[in-house]
Amino acid sequence: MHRILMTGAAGGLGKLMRAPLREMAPVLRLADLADAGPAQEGEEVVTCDLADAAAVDAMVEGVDFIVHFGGMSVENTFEVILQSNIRGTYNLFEAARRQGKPRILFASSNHAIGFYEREARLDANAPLRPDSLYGVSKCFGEALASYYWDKFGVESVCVRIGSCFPEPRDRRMLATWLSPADLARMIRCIATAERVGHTVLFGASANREQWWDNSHAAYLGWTPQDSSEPYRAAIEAAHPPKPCDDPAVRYQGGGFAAAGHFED
Ligand code: NAI
Ligand code: 15L
Repeated sequence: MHRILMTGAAGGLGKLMRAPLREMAPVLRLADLADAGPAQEGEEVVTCDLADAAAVDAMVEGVDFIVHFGGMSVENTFEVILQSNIRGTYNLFEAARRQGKPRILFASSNHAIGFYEREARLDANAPLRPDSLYGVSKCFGEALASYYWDKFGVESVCVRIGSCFPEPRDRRMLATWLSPADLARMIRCIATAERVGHTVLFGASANREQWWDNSHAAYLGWTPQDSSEPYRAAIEAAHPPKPCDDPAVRYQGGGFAAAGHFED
């Protein structure tokens, strides 16, 4: 693997994964609409709007593996979601199909299944239950990934990331937290696996409360090593419990499931 492309390089996960990805290949191409900062040794920085098909084609040229973080990462207007996440993800897969079919890690989200209750235990066969238009856009990305594998042989892993931040931020994240180090190890497993076909993977660390079962993807060799447990006492002290029937507690998607329609 010579060149890795990471979209969304100026965002939260882009910043966290920049150093680990630099160690995985000689060249790391960093792309975003926003400023990703100056290129370091072994890096290429590209400004690209994912909604611009020609720009996405140029961005994908010559890459061997893609980590697709770019896009609107929370709920927004349909127009914003449409351009960044729906058109943008289509442009990315289409560019990959026409240019050597690099393997793609698609950053999906727990919000693709956010309307399951917290007591549910899901595997990748559970029907989708998005909790927002943002979640719907991730369902679109997952369907696109399935289609591009079945019809064109473009390999992908759709990672339904829980909550990936340096530390868990609230009670819900004690269950959904994915440590940046576990994410970096996961990316390495996905990049180096002999074959991934089209796989859906849940992204959470080895937290005490587990909602998601990844046993179908054991072949990847990814075993989370971190846990939210060391943060529990501080989080529970800082965030008083809410009633269990509060939609933000009841559903896996938390506040995304509880919120009204963004444009109302
Ligand atoms: P972020 O919002 O910090 O970063 C997203 C980046 O995408 C931004 O730098 C933004 O400028 C860029 N972007 C947005 N629209 C674009 C466009 N049209 N063209 C080019 N670039 C565009 O989000 P974060 O937290 O880094 O998440 C990265 C990815 O992972 C997102 O796709 C998000 O949906 C997904 N994800 C993240 C989770 C988390 O816990 N951080 C959880 C679940 C999914
Ligand atoms: C996501 O999909 C978002 O991108 C991230 O900002 C968090 O809100 C995360 O889900 C979460 O559910 O905690």
